[in-house]
Amino acid sequence: MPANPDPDRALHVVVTGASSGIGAATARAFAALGHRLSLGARRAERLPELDAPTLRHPLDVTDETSVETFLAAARAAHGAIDVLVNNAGLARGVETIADATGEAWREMIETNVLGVLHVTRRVVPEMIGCGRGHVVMIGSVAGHETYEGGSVYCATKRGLRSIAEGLRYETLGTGVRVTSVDPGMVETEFSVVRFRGDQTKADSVYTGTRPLTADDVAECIVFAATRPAHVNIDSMLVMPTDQASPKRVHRRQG
Ligand code: NDP
Ligand code: 8X3
Repeated sequence: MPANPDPDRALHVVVTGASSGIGAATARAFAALGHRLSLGARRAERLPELDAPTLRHPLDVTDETSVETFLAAARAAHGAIDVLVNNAGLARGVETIADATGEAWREMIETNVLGVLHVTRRVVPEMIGCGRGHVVMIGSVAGHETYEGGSVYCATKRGLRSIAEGLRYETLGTGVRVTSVDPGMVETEFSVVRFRGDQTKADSVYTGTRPLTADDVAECIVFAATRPAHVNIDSMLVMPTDQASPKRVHRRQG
C-alpha cells in the first residue's frame, strides 16, 4: 500500500458503520498506516480496538442528534475531519414491491440515503473551509444494475451515485474530493442482516463462488484516499472475478 502523500500529517478518518465488515476493515487499514480514526456504529461495543489513536463512539446515522454527538466527539478527539467514509448501510429482504412492507423500505432509505446526507452535510462545510477533505461513498454494483427483489436497495445505491456526482459539482474548486467505491459481492454480515439472521440463506449467497473480502474493499478505499491532493478517483466498481453483474455469478460444483 502506498504511503500517505503528506507523511508528516496523520489524517483524521471518520468511518461510519465500523462495527463490522467493510467499515471495520477500512478502520484497520487506515490504522495500519498510522492515521487517526473516529469510528461509529450502533453496536459501539463491537467497534475495533486499534493500534492507532481511535475514538470509538455510538452512532446511528438515521438519528440527527446521534450524528451531531458523534461528530462533536470526533472533532474533540482528533480535530478537523480529513476523510469521511460513508459506509454504514444495509439491505433488508428480497421481497418484490408487491410483497414487501414499507418498514424495510424505510429502513434502507433512512440508512443508505438520508443517513449519508445527515453525516455529509455536517462535515463538508468544514472541509470547504479547510480547502481540503475527502468524502468516500460506499455504493454498490447494485447502484449500476437493478435486480428483482432488490429494487429499493438498488435505488438507494443508485441515489448515492447521484449524491456523489452532485457533491463533486458543488465542491469543484474547493479542494474537496469525492469518491464512490462500488463493490460487488463481499462476504460480510451484509447477507445475515438482509435475511434477518437466517445464516443458511446468507451462506447460500456465497456457495461455490469466491466473493471479495472486506479487506479487498478497504484497500481500494485507502488507495483512493492516499492519492496526491490533485488526484481524485471519481469511482471504482470493484467486482469479484467470479461475478459479472449482481445476478451473474460463476459457481463451482461440489
Ligand atoms: P455489514 O453488515 O458487515 O456492516 C454494515 C455496517 O453498517 C455495520 O457496522 C453496521 O453497524 C452499520 N450500520 C447499519 N445501520 C447503521 C446505522 N443506522 N447507523 C450506524 N451504522 C449502521 O455489511 P458490509 O460491511 O458489507 O456493508 C458496508 C457497506 O457496504 C454498506 O453500505 C453496504 O450496502 C455496502 N455494500 C456491501 C456489499 C456486500 O456484498 N457485502 C456490496 C456492495 C456494497 P451497527 O449494526 O452496529 O450499527
Ligand atoms: C450488495 C451487493 O448484489 O447483493 O450491495 O446488491 S448486491
